[in-house]
Amino acid sequence: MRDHAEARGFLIGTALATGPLSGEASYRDIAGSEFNVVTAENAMKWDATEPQQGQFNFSGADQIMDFAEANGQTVHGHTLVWHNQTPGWVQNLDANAMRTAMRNHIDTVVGRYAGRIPSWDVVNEVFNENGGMRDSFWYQRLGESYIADAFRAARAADPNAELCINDYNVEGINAKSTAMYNLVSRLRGQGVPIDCVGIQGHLSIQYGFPNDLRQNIQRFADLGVDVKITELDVRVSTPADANELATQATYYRNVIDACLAVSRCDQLTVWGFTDKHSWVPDTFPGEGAALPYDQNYQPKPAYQALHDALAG
Ligand code: 9MR
Repeated sequence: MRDHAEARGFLIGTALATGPLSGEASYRDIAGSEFNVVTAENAMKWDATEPQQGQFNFSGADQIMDFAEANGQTVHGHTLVWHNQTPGWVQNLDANAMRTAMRNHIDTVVGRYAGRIPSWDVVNEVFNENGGMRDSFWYQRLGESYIADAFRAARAADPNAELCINDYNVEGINAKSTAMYNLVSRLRGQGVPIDCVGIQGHLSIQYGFPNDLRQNIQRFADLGVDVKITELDVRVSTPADANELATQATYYRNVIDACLAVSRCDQLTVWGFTDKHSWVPDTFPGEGAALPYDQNYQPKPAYQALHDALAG
């Protein structure tokens, strides 16, 4: 996949977890050879990088960064401001202190990797399904202004990084993706530095394919932002049978085809690559087998689908 992606100037990525990266040669071999961009699945989140106020820990983040650089890969940064995996000390701050802590966190993390991490998920999952703003501790304490502030802080910390807003269930045209569209349009109109939209792509074959994905990508592109598929996986009921894996492969193919059809869609990242290490079974009991490689690191039909689309 990597060679074909590079031939067409496309980024094909995977999320990486630090445990198997240290412990498993098969994991390292595939991660290093099949992808040209990596995302830290957890290691760059706030609870990992600033567990106590002002005390930063970049051991996991550096492990990912070092692996990527050793393999000639780029890194997509994930994520700066989120309601999950953010320590209690942040959540308990008053408004002024929270805003200051957010700016300091962004300044320190983005600043550390300035020039080495060319794109960041600056804010993650800020919407409800109905298109309203998520009632997170960020929103409760700071109102919507935290979003613009986060982007401005990130731009200041690395003026060359591409800055993204990232969310799930925004593949098709729906209330949530339209809220995202409206917010990006409005903030860009105000000069807020948003360069990119991340469409996560946590899909399940039981809900049908979002057939307006390409149209949705296109409308964001028409706003003047890049689009990235940031966290693709396609879960099926487990144990998976051959029919399910074939259907799953069509989903992977449809997603990458939609992205490749829009020139501003420049990256597709899978959320892990092997079913051996996936968040899905823990979160959706009875579902899984969501990734392009099986538990034994063998490529599945979904791998072939991605490969063939990139080669085509
Ligand atoms: O895959 C991640 C998993 O290992 C963590 O336990 C989980 C905790 O919140 O986060 C998972 O990754 C999420 C990502 O950061 C943001 N979008 C949804 C992903 C799946 O939950």
